[in-house]
Amino acid sequence: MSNSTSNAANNLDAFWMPFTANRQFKSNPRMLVSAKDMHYTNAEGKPVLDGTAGLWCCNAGHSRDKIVEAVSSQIRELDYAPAFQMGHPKVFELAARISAMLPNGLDNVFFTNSGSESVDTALKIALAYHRAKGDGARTRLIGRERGYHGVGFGGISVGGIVSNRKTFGTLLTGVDHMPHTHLPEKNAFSRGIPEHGAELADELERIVTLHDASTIAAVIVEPVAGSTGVILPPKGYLKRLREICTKHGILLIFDEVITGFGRLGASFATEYFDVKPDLITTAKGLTGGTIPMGAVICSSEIYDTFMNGPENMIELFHGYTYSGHPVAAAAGLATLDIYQEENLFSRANDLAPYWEEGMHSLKDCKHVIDIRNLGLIGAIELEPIEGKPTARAFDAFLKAYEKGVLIRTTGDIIALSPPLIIEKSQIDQIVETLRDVLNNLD
Ligand code: PXG
Repeated sequence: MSNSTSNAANNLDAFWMPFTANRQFKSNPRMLVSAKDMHYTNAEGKPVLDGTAGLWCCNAGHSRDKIVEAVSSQIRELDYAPAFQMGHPKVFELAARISAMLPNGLDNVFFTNSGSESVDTALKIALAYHRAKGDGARTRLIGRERGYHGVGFGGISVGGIVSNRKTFGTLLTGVDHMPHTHLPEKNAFSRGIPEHGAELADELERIVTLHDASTIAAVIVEPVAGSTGVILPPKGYLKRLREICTKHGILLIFDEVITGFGRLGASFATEYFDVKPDLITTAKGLTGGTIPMGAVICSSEIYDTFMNGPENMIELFHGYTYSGHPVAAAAGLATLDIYQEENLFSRANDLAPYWEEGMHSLKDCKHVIDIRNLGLIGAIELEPIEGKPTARAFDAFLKAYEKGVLIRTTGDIIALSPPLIIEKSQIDQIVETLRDVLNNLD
C-alpha cells in the first residue's frame, strides 16, 4: 500500500464509500470527472446521460452558470457567518422564497445540511412543540414500512428499510410503523396514481387505538417513496392520513426530500396532492445538488407556539454550525431563480405524459413485472434472479452505464428521476437504451 503523493490519485483504498460495495467498486471503478446540463463525462472521456439527477437532486441540470457564479461570488464576499446569534441577508431571503412556494400557513423555515438532518430536526421540533403546548406525553413517532428518511438515528428509527436498521442497535424507542402501500397484485402497471389501497391509511387508526392519541407526537411519510423503489400513494390515501392526524391532534410530516422542487411537476407534493402537512422536510433540489443544504418548513402555528417564553431565551435548543450557510444560501437562491425563470416545474408537468408513455412502452421487455410513474419519476421492477436478489437490476445498471446512460437501482427495481431540463429526445434515449439492456439481461 503506497502513500506516495504521485500515487495518491490512483489509490482508492483510503476512501470508505457510502452505500457502495467498496471492494466491487474499487476493482472496477466508475469515475465521473465533469458534468454539464444533462450529461456527466466519465474518466474515459465518454458522455453519460443523467437519468437520475445525480441522486434525485440535480433538478436544474448540472454546473449551471448562474449557480456557479452565485457560489463563487458569495465565497468571495462572505464565506461564512456564525449560524447562532448572528445572521446574514441571503438566508432570510431564501427562507422567504421557500415559504412563498408553499401553501399559506407553511411559513417558517429551519435550515439543515441534508435530508437526514432535516428529518431529525422535524422529529425534534414535533416533540418539542407538544411539550411547549403542555402536551409532553406525546412522544411516540409513527413511520412506515419501506420508508426512507435518511440515516440519522431518528430517520432510521421511523424508516422501514431493514438493512438500514438491523445493525444499529435499539434505535429510538416509542416508534411504530404503518404498512407500506405497495400492492402489485392490485396496482401493477398503473399509470400515475394507483387506484387501490387508500384504506391502508386506516392502519393509523389501529395504531392510535393501541397507544392512545395522547401519546403520539407525529406521523412521517414520504408522499412518494423514492429510495425504496418508488412507492406511490394510492388515490385518496394522503388525504385520509391528514384527516386521521387532524382528528387526533397528531402532527403530519411530509418528507419531501425527493418530491420537493418540481419532481412531480408541481413545486412540492403538498401542492400536487392538495394535502397540507404540518411540517415538510427538504434537501436535494433546494440547491440543485450543488452545495449541501436542507430545510424544514413548519406551520406558523408550530413556530408561534415556540415564540411565547421570555424574549431573551433560545426557543429551540437545536441547530448546526452550517445551518443556512452563506454559500449554500447563494446556491439555493440561484437554483430557485433557474426553476422560476425556466418554468421547470411546469415543464416537468408538461413532459410527464411523454415520460409515462416511454416508461410503459417497456412493459413487454424481459423480466419486467411492474412499471410505475409519476411526474418525472419512473420505476421498472424486475423479477429477481432466484437466490440472487438485486443482481439482475445491478447488471442492468452496469450495462446501461456502458451504453452511456446513468440509472439507479434499489433491490431489483430501476428508479429514474432525470433533471427537469431533459429533452424528449433524451427521454427516448433513456427508454431505448433500457429496452436494449433489459432484453439482453440473463
Ligand atoms: N428523506 C428522503 C425521502 C430521502 O429520499 C433522505 C431523507 C436523506 O437525505 P440525505 O441528504 O441525508 O441523503 C433521502 C435521501 C436513491 C437515494 O438512490 C435516495 C436518497 C439518498 C441517496 C440515494 O434512492 N434519498
